[in-house]
This record gives sequence, C-alpha cells and structure tokens, in this order.
Amino acid sequence: MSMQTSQLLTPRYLTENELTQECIDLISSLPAEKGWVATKLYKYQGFWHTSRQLQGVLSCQKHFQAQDTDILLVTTPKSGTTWLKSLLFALVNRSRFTLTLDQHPLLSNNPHMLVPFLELKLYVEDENPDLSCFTSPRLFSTHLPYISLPKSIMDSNCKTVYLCRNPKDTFISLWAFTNKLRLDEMGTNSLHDVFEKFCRGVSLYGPFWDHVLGYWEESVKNPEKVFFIKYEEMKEQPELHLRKLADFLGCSFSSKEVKENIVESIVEMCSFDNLSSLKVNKEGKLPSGEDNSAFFRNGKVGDWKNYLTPEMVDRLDKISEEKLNGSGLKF
Ligand code: PAP
Repeated sequence: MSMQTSQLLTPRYLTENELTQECIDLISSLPAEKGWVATKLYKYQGFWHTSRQLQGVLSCQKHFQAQDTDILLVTTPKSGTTWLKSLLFALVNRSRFTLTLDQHPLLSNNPHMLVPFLELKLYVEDENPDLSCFTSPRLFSTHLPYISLPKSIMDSNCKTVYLCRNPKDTFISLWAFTNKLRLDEMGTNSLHDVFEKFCRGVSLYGPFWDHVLGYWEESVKNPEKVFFIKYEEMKEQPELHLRKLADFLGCSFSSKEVKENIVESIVEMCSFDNLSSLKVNKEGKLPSGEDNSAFFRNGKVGDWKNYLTPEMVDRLDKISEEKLNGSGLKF
C-alpha cells in the first residue's frame, strides 16, 4: 500500500499531525509514554492524553464559555458514557421529542452525535466552534479531569453529572475498546501489558483513581452542582436514578408523567439491548472514524471475572484501598 493510501485510510482518531504550534511546543515539554492506540500518551496537568486529544483540551480550556443553564456530563472513559448521554438527552428533551414515536433522534443517531464531547469533538474539529445551534439547556460531555475543566465551567452555575464505574470493569472495557481501535497491522495489546499501565495511571485520562476522586470531592462539597453516580448503581435501579437526575437538573417528572410511565419508557429506549440493536449503532461510524458498535460490547457488571487473574484483582483492590482511603468512596 502506498504511503498516500495508508494515510487516507487512517481514521481521524489516529491522526496526530493537525496540531497547532502551541500544542507541539507544549507536547515537547511533557512526560510521554507509549500509548494504547495512538503512538504516545502525554501527561498534562497530572493526567494522560493523546496528542489529538490534547489539542482539543487546550482549545476548549481557552475558548469554551459555559452558561448557567448548561449541563455537562463528565465520565471516566468506558464507564457508560454512551448510555448516560442517551438517558440525559431523552430526559432533558422529553417535551421536544415524544418517546412513543418511532422518530426519536436516539433511534437514528449514536448518542455521541447528540451529546458531543468538548475536547474530543467540538474543540478538536474547530479551535473555537460556533455553538449557537445548541438549544438551551445545552448538553455537552467531556472526559476531562476536574483540574483541567475550562475555568468558565467552575465560574458558572452549570450542572455537572459525573459517571464512573468500578475500576476492574472499566479496565476490561478499555482494554477491549482500545484493541478494537487498533488497526489490523498494529496487532492487539496483551491484557498483561496494558494492566501494568492502567495500574500506574497511564491510561486515557488516567490515573483512573485521581479522576474519580477529583469529582467525588467536588460532589461532597457542592452536591447541588455535581451529581456523582456509578454505572453499577445505574444498572441496578435505573428508574430511581433517572428520577434523581431529573430532580438534580431541575426537570423533575410530574405525577402525570410518572403515571404515564415516562420514566420507564426512557430507560427502555436507552437500554443496552435497544440501542445496540439499532441499525445506526450496528452499522454506523462516528465522523472521527470509530465504529458505533465499538461502544456496545456487553454492558454487564462484573465481566472482569472472566479476564482478571486473582493477582490482578488483588493488585487493583489494593490500589483502590490506598488511593480512596478516607475519602468515603468505595467500589
Ligand atoms: P466512552 O467512554 O468511550 O464513550 P462508554 O460509553 O463510557 O465509552 O463505555 C462503553 C461501555 O458502556 C461498554 O461496556 P462494556 O465494554 O463493559 O460492555 C458498553 O457495553 C456499555 N454500554 C453502552 N451502552 C450501554 C447501555 N445502553 N446500557 C448499559 N451499558 C452500556
């Protein structure tokens, strides 16, 4: 294959050559490690990023202007972002888009297209994108750690929903996902190799534990601003937590809506089985090149039991105990 053809076939998520001089200069001063998919990961403000991602981080830190009515979904990668994007979109827009019709935007769009990432989509495609087409409340998402959030988010009254997941399932999901993103000629990452990296904190937006703790502490200090939820809680009682989310966001379900089973309808529409069986999610791709199907693996709690050795489990448990000790947070 010629050089030109192979460049044409490179998905956008792997492109590393569209960086501003500012980003190139910054990268040259940052600690670097071999990446899981992209060639390298760089440590910026204590967390690991690809160069493409870093470009988006810098741009959104510089230009994003939060509004008090904004809703920001923050997640650790592979914690159920796609799921919560769909739930929040359906929840917040339930008067615009009726759930009973077969025309709901979630039935023909991957949730990542409806709730875009700031640093992975909007601010990586354009240094200062025009966001005027977003209707209020604007719904955005990010994987950014608390310390790296654009300042305007901290200064505004916008609401943050934070989702995370137990580190064992997060790790397995990340391992499986990143192997799907690797091109055939790259081969796959062994579980053992990337496990070491994950434990050392060298993973997308890692260290995982520091990411979670940043938002946990903020949610304890400012519960009216940061809503903290785990994937496992959401799986166990989705209706209950969806109602709590609605209360937090100031759009509680009315008793009429409860009687009409709107809560259940949203949960059902956004279920793993429903979303993963839609044509758009079976066959579609994101503009950045990822197959939509890569965001739907099996959506189970405890799948780590099928992959991790007792030593690996012990090691992750010990890190969690040490890092989360005294915080009040447990997995
Ligand atoms: P991202 O951080 O790259 O956006 P994210 O959506 O957070 O990915 O993670 C995908 C995980 O959520 C997958 O978990 P698994 O690998 O353990 O299977 C995916 O299956 C799961 N997931 C996607 N959609 C749903 C859903 N509707 N309900 C429950 N889990 C889901």
